[in-house]
Amino acid sequence: MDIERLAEGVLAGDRRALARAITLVESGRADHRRAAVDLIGRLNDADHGRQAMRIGLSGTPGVGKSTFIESFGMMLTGADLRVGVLAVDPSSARSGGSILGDKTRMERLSRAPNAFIRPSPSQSHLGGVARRTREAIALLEAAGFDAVLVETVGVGQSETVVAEMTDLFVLLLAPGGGDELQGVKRGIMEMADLLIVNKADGDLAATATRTCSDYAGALRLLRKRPQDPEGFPKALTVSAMEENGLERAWDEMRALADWRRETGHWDARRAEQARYWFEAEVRAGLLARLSREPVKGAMEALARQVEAGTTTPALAAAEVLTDVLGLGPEAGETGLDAETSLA
Ligand SMILES: Nc1nc2c(ncn2[C@@H]2O[C@H](COP(=O)(O)OP(=O)(O)OP(=O)(O)O)[C@@H](O)[C@H]2O)c(=O)[nH]1
Ligand SMILES: [Mg+2]
Repeated sequence: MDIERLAEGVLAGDRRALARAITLVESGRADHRRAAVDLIGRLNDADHGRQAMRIGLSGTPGVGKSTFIESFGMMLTGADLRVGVLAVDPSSARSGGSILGDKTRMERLSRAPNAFIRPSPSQSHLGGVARRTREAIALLEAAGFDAVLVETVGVGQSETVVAEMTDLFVLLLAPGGGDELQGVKRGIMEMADLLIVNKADGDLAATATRTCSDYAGALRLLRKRPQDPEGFPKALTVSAMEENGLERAWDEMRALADWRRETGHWDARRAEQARYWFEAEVRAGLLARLSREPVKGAMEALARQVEAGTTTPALAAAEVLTDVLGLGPEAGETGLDAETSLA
C-alpha cells in the first residue's frame, strides 16, 4: 500500500482516499495497523495544524440525535462548511447496526457534497471503537473538514470516551417533566457544554421550554468550570425536525469555541487529550502483548511453576516484566535504590 499517496489524497480532501484511510484505521490486521500509524504520523507532520470543531453529541435512544445531525449538518453545509459525521456505538450489534438506519435517516446529508458520513463498523469493544473514532477524526481534520460531529448513544462509558476526543460536548434531551431531569446522570451533566432540548415543536413546544428552564436551573447549581465563560454551560431548545433553533445552537458553539481559543483553554484541552490517549495506547499495548506470543506462553509456563510452588508469584512476575517483556529490572527489586542513595 502506498501510504505517501494515500496521505496526499487525504490532504487534498479526496473522498475516496479518505474512505480508504478510514478503512485502514479500522482494520485490526497488524500490517494495516502499522500502515495506519505511519499514515496518521505523516498527516500530523503535513497538515499544518488544521483543526475542525469536534463536536460530541450524546443523548438517550430516540431523543433525535440523528435527526439533529442531519438538520444541523445541512445548515452547516449550506453555509459552505464541510461536515464529517462519525458514530460511537458500542451497541451497534444489538440494533443490527443502527447507523444503517441512520444512513437512511440522514438521507439529505449523505447526499450533500460537503458532508462525509461514516457508518460505524461492526461491533467491537469500546477500546477499539475509541481508537478508530479518534483516528477517523484526525483523518477528517487533515482532510480539511470544518466540523466533525460524533454521535454516541448513552450507553456505559461511551460519553466519557467521546468527551475525551472532542472540543465541545452536547447533550441532547427530550421534553419532559421533573422525572426526566432526575434521569440524567450528574456526571454527564457535568461534562456537557451545551444542553439542547429537542422536539420543541407542536404539542411538545411548551413542555420543551419548561424542561429547558429546569435544566438551566440545574446547570446553575453545578460547580463553575474554568473552561467556561460567563453563562456556560447553557441550555436551549431546538426542533431538529422543523429546523428551528439550529442557528442559535451553532452561534453558541462558536462563541464558546472562540472564547476558549482566546483564553488558551482550547489548546490546553487538546494537549491534555493527546496525553490521555498516549497513556491509554501504552496501557492497551502492554495488555495486548500479554495475551500474545511469546509472552502468553512464557506466562503460562511460569504460572504452572507458581502453582507447583517452585517459584513465587512475585519472582515469576518480575521475570515476565524484566526478561520476557524486556523492561529491565525495577530499581527497588535489585537494590539499586540503596546503591543510588549510597553514591
Ligand atoms: N417532534 C419531533 N420529533 C423528532 C424531532 N427530532 C427527531 N424526532 C423523532 O424522534 C424519533 C427518533 O429520532 P432519531 O433521530 O432517530 O433519534 P436518535 O437519538 O438518533 O435515536 P438512536 O440512534 O436510536 O439512539 C424519530 O421518529 C424522529 O422523527 C423533533 O425535533 N421533533
Ligand atoms: Mg441515531
